[in-house]
Amino acid sequence: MKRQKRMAVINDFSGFGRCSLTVSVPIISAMKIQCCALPTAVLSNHTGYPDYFFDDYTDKMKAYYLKWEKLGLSFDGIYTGFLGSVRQVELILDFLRRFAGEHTAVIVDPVMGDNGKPYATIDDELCRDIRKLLPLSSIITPNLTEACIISGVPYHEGAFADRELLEISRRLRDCGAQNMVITGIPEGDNIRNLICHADGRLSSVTTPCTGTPHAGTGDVFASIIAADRVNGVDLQTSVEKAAGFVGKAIAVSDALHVPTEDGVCFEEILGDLIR
Ligand code: PXL
Repeated sequence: MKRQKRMAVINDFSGFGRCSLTVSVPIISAMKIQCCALPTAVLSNHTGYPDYFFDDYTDKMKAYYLKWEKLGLSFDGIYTGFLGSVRQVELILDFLRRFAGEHTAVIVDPVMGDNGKPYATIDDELCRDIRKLLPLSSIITPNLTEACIISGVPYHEGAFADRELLEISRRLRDCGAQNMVITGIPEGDNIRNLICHADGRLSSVTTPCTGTPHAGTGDVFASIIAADRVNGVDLQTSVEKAAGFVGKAIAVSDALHVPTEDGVCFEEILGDLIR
């Protein structure tokens, strides 16, 4: 009998700004997967705005997911994003021990920063400890800044040489990562996404810049990658789909004059993801 797929998404709930759960839930649902949210923090709006309300959910997460365990839930996918504190790394490891079976896809988006800088609430300890999640992942989706932070390769403006990208991927592999998609690598007027496949192959998906960078595009991208993985789509096809969707969402957002911090108005094109 055909059974609907189910994914747990461990991420923050930011009420305004189109990122994290408010992006993942509609996108993963559009891709026909039941999406179960475990919040890491509740925010009025994301930390890219000058001011925000931030309620760290660390102390509540275990009681919350133990009720899921009591319900006997199991997941085809587990996707982790923004963490509210360094202690949440251990909670996620515990969550994975309880809920990740042999066939569960684990997508780790190490949400920590952009444009060479960590986000306001991300500290050095979290940047170090996030590495513990890599050996348990099926796919990681760091942007270039996050890949630099985790690997310890210095971030700089402008183009990255292939030699530097290889060094980053080698170090992430040494930390235990299998499949990796390093997103948002600038290449002239294009954006490159480098895929380091678990078997050591490398490939790229390069798309033209379609407009101004917006907040939350990494969450849109990772949600598509996570849903596709659970749906059995190969990684190359999935990265092409995610990069194309993000590019289109940016173009539509610019056309509608959506402020960059308000994210991308993916709602306008959500139907593209419905098969
Ligand atoms: O989109 C990344 C992200 C997720 N969650 C929170 C953020 C950010 C980026 O600023 O602040 C709370």
